[in-house]
Amino acid sequence: MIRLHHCHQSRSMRVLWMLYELDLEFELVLHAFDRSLRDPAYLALHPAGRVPALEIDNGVIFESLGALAYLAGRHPDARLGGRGIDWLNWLNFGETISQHIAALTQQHIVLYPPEARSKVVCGIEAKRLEKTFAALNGRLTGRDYLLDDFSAADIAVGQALYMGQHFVRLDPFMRLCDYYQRLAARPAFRRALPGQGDTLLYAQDFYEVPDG
Ligand SMILES: N[C@@H](CCC(=O)N[C@@H](CS)C(=O)NCC(=O)O)C(=O)O
Repeated sequence: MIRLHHCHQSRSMRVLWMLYELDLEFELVLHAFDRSLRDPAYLALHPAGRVPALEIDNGVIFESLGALAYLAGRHPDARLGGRGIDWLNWLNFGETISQHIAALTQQHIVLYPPEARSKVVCGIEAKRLEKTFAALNGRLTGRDYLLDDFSAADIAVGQALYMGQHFVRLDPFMRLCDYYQRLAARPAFRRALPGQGDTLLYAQDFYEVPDG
């Protein structure tokens, strides 16, 4: 039995996308993005009360990139894993991007009242997020994917791009735009998106750095 604990528009989308790529049977447990993640029953699965938590093979994986690496190794025939330095670097680069998205999400969406939001933090984090986009754009010179072919590293990074576009636009980075379109056209990516009527984390398509 495989069971994924998921919140829409969060890092658990990586694992959901991967499960769909692998065409595995699983149960999806949808959580609200709120204090209920700190309920004792859920804390028994994830010690910090976050998503994802993937119940699999009599264990629980509670790091999204760990889950991608585990699933890739569990299903070698799908060839979504890799070996060596490039694989490890680009898989984990997903979190280099996501750390800035998490900070921006805290500032723009989670912090109340709005006066508590910091223009300085939002500005710095958006700039640093933009630098990660530039690094990816460079990596994509002469290649369609981060490794030689589509892999879980693209899932790690592609999900971060899906989220990151709420704060930094992709348009200045031509290769990155093409790459994102390529990933977003995948049926498994589309299946991992929130459905009509689902509660979203982001109420706006784009969040500008606040004034003041
Ligand atoms: N490094 C972890 C980060 C997990 C994480 O922070 N998830 C966020 C959603 S993207 C979360 O659950 N936040 C809820 C909270 O902080 O209360 C991973 O990649 O799985």
